[in-house]
Amino acid sequence: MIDSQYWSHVFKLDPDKPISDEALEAICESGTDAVIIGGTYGITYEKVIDLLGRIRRYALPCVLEVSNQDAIVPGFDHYFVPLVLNATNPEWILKPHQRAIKAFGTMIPWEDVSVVGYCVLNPASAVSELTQSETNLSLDDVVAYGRLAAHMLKLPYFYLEYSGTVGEASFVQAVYQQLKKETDLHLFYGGGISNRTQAETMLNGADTVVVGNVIYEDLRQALQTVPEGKR
Ligand code: 1GP
Repeated sequence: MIDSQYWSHVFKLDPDKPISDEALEAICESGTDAVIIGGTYGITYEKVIDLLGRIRRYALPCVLEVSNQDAIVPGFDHYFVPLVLNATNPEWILKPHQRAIKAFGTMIPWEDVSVVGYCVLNPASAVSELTQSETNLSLDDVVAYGRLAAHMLKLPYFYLEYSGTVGEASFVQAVYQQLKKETDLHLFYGGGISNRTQAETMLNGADTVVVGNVIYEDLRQALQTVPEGKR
């Protein structure tokens, strides 16, 4: 089991992007609460198992964000299965999930799997292009997806996914305030965090902030996004 209710900061590593041993050590020993391995394109079994093996030298929890049934590697602490709630391409709503469940049959350790309801909000992101997400959403639209996730689908997690760009802080906070008032959802925010101020701001609108790209662009800045008390 994972103790994600206590996570305020996680790094997301993309198996398709090379990372040196030194950088990986700095990430894993940064004080972050966990590492998620995930990405949209170019994710293979070999790349995932290689990265998992390197992260396993460190004590922190490691979660696989499942994006491709051919790259599901055993041995993670937990598996996050994305459900893109605002996808408009029906192929991406439940079809890949059904195919994977059919392929793996009874071998899936369901106790280690959580479904994460994603609301994709950056139209230029790879995940938005892939799933043809409807991203031009009002506050009421996004809150309604959150309610749908909590009350209809009984999901534990809701993820505001701005991958590659920073969301409007007041919008993210308004979604958070509304959903925390009426649901038990754990809210993730991810997208464009590249310094400490942005991380702190977005923590006002999320239980957990997810930091990805900046790891590969400016490691020093990435490490600064870990909240003060954790370092
Ligand atoms: C991506 O939400 C994460 O899935 C993090 O976004 O890569 O823009 O930091 P960035």
